[in-house]
Amino acid sequence: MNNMKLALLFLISTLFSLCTIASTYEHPLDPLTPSEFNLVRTIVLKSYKASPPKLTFQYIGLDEPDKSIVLSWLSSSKTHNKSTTLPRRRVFVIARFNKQSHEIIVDLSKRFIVSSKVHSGHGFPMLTFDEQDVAAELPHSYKPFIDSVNKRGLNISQVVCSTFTVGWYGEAKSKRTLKIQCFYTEGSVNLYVRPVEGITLVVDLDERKVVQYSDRFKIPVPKAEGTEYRASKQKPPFGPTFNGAAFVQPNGPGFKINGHSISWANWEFHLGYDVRAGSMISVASIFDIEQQRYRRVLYRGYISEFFVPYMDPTADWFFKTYLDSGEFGFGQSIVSLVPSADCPSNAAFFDAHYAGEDGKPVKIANAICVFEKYAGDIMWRHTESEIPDEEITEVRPDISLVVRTVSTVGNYDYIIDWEFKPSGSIKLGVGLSGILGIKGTPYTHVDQIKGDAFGTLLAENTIGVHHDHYLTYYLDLDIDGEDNSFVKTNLETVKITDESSPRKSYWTVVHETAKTEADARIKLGLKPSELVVINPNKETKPGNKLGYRLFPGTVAHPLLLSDDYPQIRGAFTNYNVFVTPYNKSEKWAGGLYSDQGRGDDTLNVWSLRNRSIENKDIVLWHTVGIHHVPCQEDFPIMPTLNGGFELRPTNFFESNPVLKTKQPKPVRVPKCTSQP
Ligand SMILES: [Cu+2]
Repeated sequence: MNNMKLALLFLISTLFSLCTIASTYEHPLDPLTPSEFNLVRTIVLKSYKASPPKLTFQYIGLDEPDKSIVLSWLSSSKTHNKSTTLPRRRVFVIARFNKQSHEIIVDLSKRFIVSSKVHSGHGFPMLTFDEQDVAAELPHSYKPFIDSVNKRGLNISQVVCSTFTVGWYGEAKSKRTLKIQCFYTEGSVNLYVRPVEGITLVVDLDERKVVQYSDRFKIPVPKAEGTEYRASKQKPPFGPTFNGAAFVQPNGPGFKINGHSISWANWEFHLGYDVRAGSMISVASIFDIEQQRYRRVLYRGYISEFFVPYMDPTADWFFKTYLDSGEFGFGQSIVSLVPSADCPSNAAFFDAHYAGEDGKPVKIANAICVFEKYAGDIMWRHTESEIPDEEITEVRPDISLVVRTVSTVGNYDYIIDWEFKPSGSIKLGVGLSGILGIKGTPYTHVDQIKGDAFGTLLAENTIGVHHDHYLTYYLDLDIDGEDNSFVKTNLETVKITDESSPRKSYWTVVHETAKTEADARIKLGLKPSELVVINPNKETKPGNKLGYRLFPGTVAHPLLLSDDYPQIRGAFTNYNVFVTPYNKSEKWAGGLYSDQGRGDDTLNVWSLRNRSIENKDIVLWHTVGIHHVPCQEDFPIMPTLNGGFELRPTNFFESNPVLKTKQPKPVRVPKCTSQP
């Protein structure tokens, strides 16, 4: 087969994958469709007798059916080959109306409002892009701001402003406000590294006007030179250079897409989307060749909250303690992926839809990509040369399936991967790239710094401010059934005090089953322990309980005082692991209303109820954490910093589940001529 035929075949198979992505819902957990958003909009506006912007939609998402309903639909649809009636479709709406947050549940099947109530607690709903855009434009028509810009000798047409959530610092009364700070784009599009320091505006989001203004001091805007990241603007010398590389699949992708359900190798799962969470993986099951059936591992998993506190307590910076998911919408912040760059050429793409503040659907093209990944790694291998006259080598390449999104929240780009491995592992990857949070400074050399600069001097007048990234994952594991337990397999030193061995010590394991939530709040790294979610009701042939282990990667412990306001709101990061009993209403670790929330509806607070978690349907919460001390290599754009963790089968299978996997058929690649 020549190259052109290969390319054509690949194109056809890719197009086939794309064409099979459904636009209507056919699974109870499918994301809302554009026509459903329109229907919700019509029903709500009619009921409230209002129209935008008098009423704004802050959140519209699936009010997911009870788990038992989804699971019974799933099992009967498998038995009856997908002809089963879908559970009724309900939608959860948070709307702002008359300066109040209204929680509305709409039944789409019967087209009526099931319930509506006004939120009476603390905090505000997610911010829409539309209102942030309006707020960010206000300074340009605000006279004191224009005067401040002129006073600095800057060209107002080159000033771009951005929105910053304000947090909560003990105020008794909160107004729905945003802070605005601005950046200079003359000579470089890398605006975030060129702040116009000293100026902060406060915008009332309900009034949509500037309510507070401060111009505290004037320091130089960091220079444009050396800040560009566009290839077209770079000057020689260039490099390093690479030869092109690709994972070639002459027979097309090995995965199948049916609506939002994906199957590949021994995995099948549902891929959803939510404007707040981003991608959501549900009902992930793995096929067991011994048992000849799919066995469920994960009911639902997604990023629940994302806490990013900066470590500068000064007037223009102290409030920068973001909850990126609850305030800005991790799903809303998803950007269109660039084919053959963000995702390899063998990827298939999903569009995503959310509702703008007027309730109308907004499309993110190529929001999620799915692809098979072969990075040249080894799944398993062994060379045996001990047997006389025989040399045995068996090796299998490690191929996996990746679901990827990129959320760009202001300056930062977060690359979020769900990687399914045929060995049963699920790797959750977080890649940090984009632009650092930069503070302007008069300093041009570290020798000039007096006191705490709150960051690293990266270039002249440029400080990369210290900060943290905490991503909290919601992982409703169902290890071959819903009722599970959480077991700490503690590794403990045993001393040998008699003469039975030349050794003085060894380690062994002591299993400790968490009875209540308090037993499962864990700070990782303090003592050696394997954390396993088991099914206490099922065991392998030798009698081990079926399990999946949390294999942590990057973890960090908060360094802020626990009574510091940002940490009260971010208390769900106080532990790296929490386990809670499944509760449909406990979705968002930082609270449903995390903008200016007061930490009273967070994972940490729910966990204090200390409910029983043994042999129950439980949810594992794991926080990936990174303390970030910026360095010069992070500037002017950051090479991706990778973190994450792995969920790994532990006595879930009778033996290595990829023992009998065969080598993929060899792929013929075009012959290359060697360079002289
Ligand atoms: Cu960072």
